[in-house]
Amino acid sequence: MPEHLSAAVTITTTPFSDQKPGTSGLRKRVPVFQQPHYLENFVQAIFDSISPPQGATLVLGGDGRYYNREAIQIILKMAAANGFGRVLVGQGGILSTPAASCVIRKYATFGGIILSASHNPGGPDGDFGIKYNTANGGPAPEKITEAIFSLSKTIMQYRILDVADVALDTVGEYAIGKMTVSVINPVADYAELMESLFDFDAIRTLIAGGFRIKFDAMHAVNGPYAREIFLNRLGAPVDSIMNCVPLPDFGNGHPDPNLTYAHELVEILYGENAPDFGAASDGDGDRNMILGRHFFVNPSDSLAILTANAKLAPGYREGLAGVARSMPTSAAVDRVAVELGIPCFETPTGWKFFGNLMDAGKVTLCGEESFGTGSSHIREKDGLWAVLFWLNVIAVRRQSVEEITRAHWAHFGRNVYSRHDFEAIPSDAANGVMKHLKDGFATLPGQKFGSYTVDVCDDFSYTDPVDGSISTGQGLRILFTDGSRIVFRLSGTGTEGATVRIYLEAYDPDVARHHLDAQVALSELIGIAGDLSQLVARTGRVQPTVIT
Ligand code: VG1
Ligand code: CO
Repeated sequence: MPEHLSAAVTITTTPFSDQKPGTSGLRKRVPVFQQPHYLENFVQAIFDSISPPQGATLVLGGDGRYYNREAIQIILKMAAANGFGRVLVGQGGILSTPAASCVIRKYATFGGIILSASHNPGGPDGDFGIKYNTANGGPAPEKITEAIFSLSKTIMQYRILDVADVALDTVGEYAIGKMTVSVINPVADYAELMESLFDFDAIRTLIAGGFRIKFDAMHAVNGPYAREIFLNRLGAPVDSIMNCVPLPDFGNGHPDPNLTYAHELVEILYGENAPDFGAASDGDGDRNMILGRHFFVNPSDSLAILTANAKLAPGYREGLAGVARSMPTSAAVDRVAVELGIPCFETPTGWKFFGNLMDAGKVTLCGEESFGTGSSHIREKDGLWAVLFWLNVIAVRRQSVEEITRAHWAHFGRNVYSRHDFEAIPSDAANGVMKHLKDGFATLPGQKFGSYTVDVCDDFSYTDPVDGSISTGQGLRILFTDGSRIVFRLSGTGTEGATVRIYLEAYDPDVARHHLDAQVALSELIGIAGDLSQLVARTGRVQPTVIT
């Protein structure tokens, strides 16, 4: 029998107990994924839970991190053995998360598998991750991820084809068993979608007129996308992009576009002769950080500003159906929604909660405080989309990033905002902090702390307005009578110990105070958060690992 027609073999396996997807898929250290059968079990659990019809098409790609190529080969052989008719895979195994979502939707597929641990570091001792996206292009909802987890706990066997590896580096069609593998250009469909949404002519004119941009791909997946869009399609000079060669270990960096980990870009934008505009994206290309010259745009403000200016971009000229933000994201966008007369939804953390709202046509733009912004053009957050949106707004308004942001605050008031992350805390200590807080909730309302009085405390829960599904335990909220708030949450994407996130927000309508640094403006709330949580005593941590 010719090798490419080899029969599927059924391999006997035993379950792993720890394959529970978190905020965004299953993330573990690379050596965990390299254990025999570990990846295979999870992939079979995905296939068993979605039971694809014979001949269905799957999309497959990842952010190029260490183990990406090996995992792609395994999944291709398993897809063939599980009856898929075709797999669309990005050349070299590459697809950014937003590009994967775009391709899933464009070619009417049965969904896709995305290999990424997003902003987590990569390399042999770094992290790897895998998630399933449904036919709408969005992350599988909790109902599906729970089904996958429960199958993973009882799995006894998986199916795989015993064939040679597929040539991933050349665009073309290959047969494995009865299945076709289409190796596609990972950038083309996505770049075309971006051109349909934004005024590329206006942005090209802006750049040709001397407006200087700097985009940092952080040696992650967006490098080739940035090269095609900024250099080839928008005519930006070569030095407009940096770190645009994807590396399996992200150049030993932490591909998280924030003020701490994207410091190379931050130093350029805060240095002498700084460019007019700076931006970065994360490991899998779905996050964005926006900088002006000597200026940082808080992601919650970015969502509000894009919402207020949406009609300046051709793709949103008709207006927005509504907006949505995750619960810890600041309420800046809520104020814009009121003025626009459109609904605003508050969901739990994680992009999967926006999918139903977008599918039902209830919202157009969505965002999270964690550098995630996007719209219903796909079903994932989208880093380069946010960058292009900002450039489109600037090209029309002819104002700097700082001027646009300050004008926004002057009009709507400023939701002063910060997030403090305490990473790699022993799980027991982190759980102790959360329990201590929750235990205090019964007696907190009405109590006064400095200039703040507690109004309500709760553990956020969400009822999906489309399918009625309920998600509980989504973050501890302390809401004060003046609308300020402190939120405590444990991360669902970390792989080492626990990460405690503290989200702080206060509203300030007074322009005279809008120049204040957020840490200064929020200093009293930061102190209250420390007192109420006993974080220092319980974890020994005095300073956050990351401040945004
Ligand atoms: C974090 C962010 C969340 C985001 C998630 C996935 O989750 O807070 O807003 O949706 O990462 O982003 P957590 O549970 O660690 O707080 V990505 O770009 O890592 O896929
Ligand atoms: Co990401």
